[in-house]
Amino acid sequence: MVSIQGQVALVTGASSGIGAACAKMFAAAGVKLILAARRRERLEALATQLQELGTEIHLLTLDVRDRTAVASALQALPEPWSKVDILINNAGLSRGLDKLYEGSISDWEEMLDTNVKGLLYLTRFLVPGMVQQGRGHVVNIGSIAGHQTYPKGNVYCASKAAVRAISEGLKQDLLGTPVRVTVVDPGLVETEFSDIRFRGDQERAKTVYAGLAPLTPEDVADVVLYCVTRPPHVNVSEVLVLPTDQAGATLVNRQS
Ligand code: NDP
Ligand code: 8X3
Repeated sequence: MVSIQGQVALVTGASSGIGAACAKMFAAAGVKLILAARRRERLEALATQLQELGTEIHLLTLDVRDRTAVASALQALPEPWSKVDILINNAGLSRGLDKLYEGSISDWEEMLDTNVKGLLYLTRFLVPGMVQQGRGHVVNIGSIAGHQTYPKGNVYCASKAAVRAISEGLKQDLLGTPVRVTVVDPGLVETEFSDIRFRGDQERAKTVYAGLAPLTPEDVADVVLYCVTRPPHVNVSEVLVLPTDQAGATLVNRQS
């Protein structure tokens, strides 16, 4: 394991789930953290917790869909934070589970604007600095949904297939530089993901994970940490990480 102590990592979607777990695990590894999300109060609560352990934190209240806001937030990063070593493009969501021909166009736009365009904006604004400083690692959080489309998953699955394609393209375009690109593709992880998908219908959200042992956000953060702590000549290009109770996008083992 190579130390990442003292490096600067920017985590999008740090207010919940996988992003918050990455923040905690990176903090324990001695990383300086830029935490980004829309819900400021959540970020502040996490920051307070991590600062008590000695972690240096900078908060960005940011909607990744807002290209102008992303550009100005990143350009305005004060000196100690402006050289980002690790970018975790994690912010993302699903909305609804509908047949494509019956789906909500605004839901599609929200997913594509967040999962694809938001990830692109962060990448476009931060990777040039990584190339310039001769050091950097981009970790994109994709999904098994980017490998296998499931019924009614259509646009969410497309957004995650795009994350895989973008990760592959970025890796190709960075060939010849030391900057690494990893895509981590989890299966079912119990977070607020399904609450958001079903717009606060917690009973329905719970059924997604009922009777099986899903991944925890910490399981995914652990994989992310593994990827960024390999020696500089090793690029873990793609990781598909599933619960033992899951063998495909729709193939799960439920006890009840
Ligand atoms: P959560 O809902 O718990 O977290 C999602 C995070 O994304 C929140 O911090 C949220 O912050 C942030 N976010 C959403 N929209 C925006 C936006 N427009 N601008 C900035 N931040 C935003 O879900 P997960 O932790 O599960 O999801 C994290 C990633 O993991 C997503 O990309 C998801 O697609 C992916 N994933 C999840 C799986 C799962 O089963 N849970 C499996 C595979 C992949 P805020 O609302 O405060 O802005
Ligand atoms: C989230 C996993 O299967 O709920 O990307 O779409 S799934």
